[in-house]
Amino acid sequence: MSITNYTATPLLLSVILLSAGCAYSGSETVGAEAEAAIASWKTNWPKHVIAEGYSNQTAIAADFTADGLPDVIVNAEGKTRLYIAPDWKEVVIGSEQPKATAIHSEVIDVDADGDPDYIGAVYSPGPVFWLERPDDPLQTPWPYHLVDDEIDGTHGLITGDVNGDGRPDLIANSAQPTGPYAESIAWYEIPKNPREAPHWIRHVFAKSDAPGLSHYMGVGDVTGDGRADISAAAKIPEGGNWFAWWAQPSAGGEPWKKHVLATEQEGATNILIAELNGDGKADFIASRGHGKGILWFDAPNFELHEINPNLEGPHSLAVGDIDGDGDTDAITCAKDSFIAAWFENDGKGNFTTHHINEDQAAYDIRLVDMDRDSDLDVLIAGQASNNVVWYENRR
Ligand SMILES: [Ca+2]
Ligand SMILES: [Ca+2]
Ligand SMILES: [Ca+2]
Ligand SMILES: [Ca+2]
Repeated sequence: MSITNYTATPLLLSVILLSAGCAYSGSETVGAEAEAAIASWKTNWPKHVIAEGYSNQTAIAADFTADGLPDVIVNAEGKTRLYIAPDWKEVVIGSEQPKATAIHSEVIDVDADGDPDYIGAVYSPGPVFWLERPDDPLQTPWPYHLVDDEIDGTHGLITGDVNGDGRPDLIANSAQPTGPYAESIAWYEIPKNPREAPHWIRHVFAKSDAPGLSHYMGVGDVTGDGRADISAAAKIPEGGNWFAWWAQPSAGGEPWKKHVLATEQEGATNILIAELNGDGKADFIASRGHGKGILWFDAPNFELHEINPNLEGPHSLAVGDIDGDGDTDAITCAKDSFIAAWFENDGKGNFTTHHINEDQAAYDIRLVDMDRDSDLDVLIAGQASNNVVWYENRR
């Protein structure tokens, strides 16, 4: 497919008008509808505080204690804290680690011993590291291991099976404009003996062609050839303000091909790969987290459609079937609007905004079934709110 330099199409007013018809839709509502919106977010998504009193940029959930409930790990202020579900008792884990705050995190069973391990990224000068979940995770310090300390400016991490070997790989960016991997993005294979290996196996697929302080990545099969492709967004006017993706080549050694989806996207930060309108072709959903708005790109021509152009600082984005009706919805927490909101898909790529909370900041969010009742709840790392919270889905 030839997909280069698509620019923004005008805002689709029809989408917004459809949105406003919902009893508790988002920021376009006025009068009685706005009151209904407030009433609904106060009752529909109960808030659960995991931690408060310190700023943090990333939180991740997995069942680190092997009791069936997802626990939460937050790395901030040079410490990694494990919060144990359901009471959120705090245990500081890890002995040796960077005395900085992680900007993003992921979970992989790195050593393939059946339990989830923690991966953290410190922004600049790094490193990306992992903490090995020991057999007794509450008593034994979690051993520290390096993923990579030569990239610089890792703002986002994401996992996916890039090389198709059935094992998860890690994708990380090197967004800073200096250093050996300036303005690049890499994917990493886990080495054979990860506990002993000095670092992971780096594959730079976007070599110096991701300028403008890239932020977060997405992974998925855009071309339909069974291989994972990777998307990214970059936030500053100097070289950035774009959404793009890189197609994985069919043969090893060939370069990945960059496709620009849109330019002049002020403050572009997030872009994920997901099928949004039921035609079987993978689309993109994106946000301008240092600007305004949530949008999507419709395959195969990737026309840009605004979903909600008003949310300020939607510096987080996750996708999943939030209402359980079989199609993929999306969620953000806008760090400058202080609004957590989800976007209900009608299955055809028309989205209705629903507010979850109107007094919550974020930096990073995840959709996780926190209470194991089979719906997706949202975990929020509340940077400017100085909290870590989850909001309970009561669909
Ligand atoms: Ca493990
Ligand atoms: Ca599609
Ligand atoms: Ca849905
Ligand atoms: Ca749930």
